[in-house]
Amino acid sequence: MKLTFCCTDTRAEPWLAGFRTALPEADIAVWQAGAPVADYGVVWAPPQAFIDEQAGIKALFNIGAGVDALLPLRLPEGLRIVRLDDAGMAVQMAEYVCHAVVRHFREFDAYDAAQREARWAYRKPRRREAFTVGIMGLGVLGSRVAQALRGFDFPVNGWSRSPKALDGVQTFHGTGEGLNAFLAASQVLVNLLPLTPETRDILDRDTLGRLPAGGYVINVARGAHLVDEDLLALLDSGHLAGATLDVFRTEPLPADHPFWRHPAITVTPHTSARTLRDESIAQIARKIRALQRGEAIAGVVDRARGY
Ligand code: NDP
Ligand code: OXD
Repeated sequence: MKLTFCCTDTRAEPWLAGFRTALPEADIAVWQAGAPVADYGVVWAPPQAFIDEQAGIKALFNIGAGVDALLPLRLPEGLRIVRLDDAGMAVQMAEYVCHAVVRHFREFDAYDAAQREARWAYRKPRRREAFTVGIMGLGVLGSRVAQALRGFDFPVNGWSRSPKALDGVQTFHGTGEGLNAFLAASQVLVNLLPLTPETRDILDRDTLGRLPAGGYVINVARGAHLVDEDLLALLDSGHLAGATLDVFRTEPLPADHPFWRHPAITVTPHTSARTLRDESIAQIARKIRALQRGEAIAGVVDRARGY
């Protein structure tokens, strides 16, 4: 069995070594132009030339959860694309989002500022029951985040494309009334949607303007979900209280971008849920073995839906 590895911005050697251990029967190499067609590909943001040359491949395994860098390429009809599902990312995402929500809810930034002035500045507790967290996207990551936030007794709402039932979570779906009611109740809005033509620019002046006054935004999905100027305008008008942003339209975030220095924005460098090499290799190897046996696998992307 032949595996080809084509992952932009990724050091190949440790991945190749991991696959050689997990799939000793496989012959794995970094893709080079002109290489023969492999059985399976391991990819991240591959060039169009890779797709064109490997058109007969059985499946492409994307070493991330989001396939937005892959789907815009010219892909052969019926090519199977498999994304990572969880592979150690869900717990990281839960940690990151809970940290951001708790930091905002408990006003830890204000305590930091007080400490810098040696001020013993007690703050009145906020009402948890009035602090609803709304999660856009209730998939592998969103549902884990919802469960973790419920562990702190925050009221949690969720919004998805199709109807969903999640223990202890009030769910909404679809555009129109479902989205309206969801936004109006979200004191904190967490974005965990895939980037698709339907969700691009979804966090704009209109949707963010429908959050309650004093709303807070956490974007951990993709930068192109958020219209930067609209967020800045709503922060500066006082309608929104702040934002924690892990993903950006241009990454790395340019040094002169206003997000870096805005007092109400926390920036992190696309690190909320990192691809973990060992877990990812184990998951992909398991799935390759299942495909070899002719079994169905989870995480196959529905190209018409875009995720
Ligand atoms: P899933 O595919 O498991 O879940 C996607 C969720 O979004 C589903 O609930 C789906 O609804 C919902 N959804 C999709 N389109 C729409 C729409 N048009 N309207 C409403 N809901 C919609 O994805 P994951 O949870 O695994 O990952 C989510 C995203 O997180 C990734 O695509 C990636 O962009 C981002 N990510 C970011 C990372 C980071 O470090 N910042 C790391 C990993 C992922 P339904 O349930 O009805 O299908
Ligand atoms: C992913 C990511 O999609 O790392 O997995 O953003």
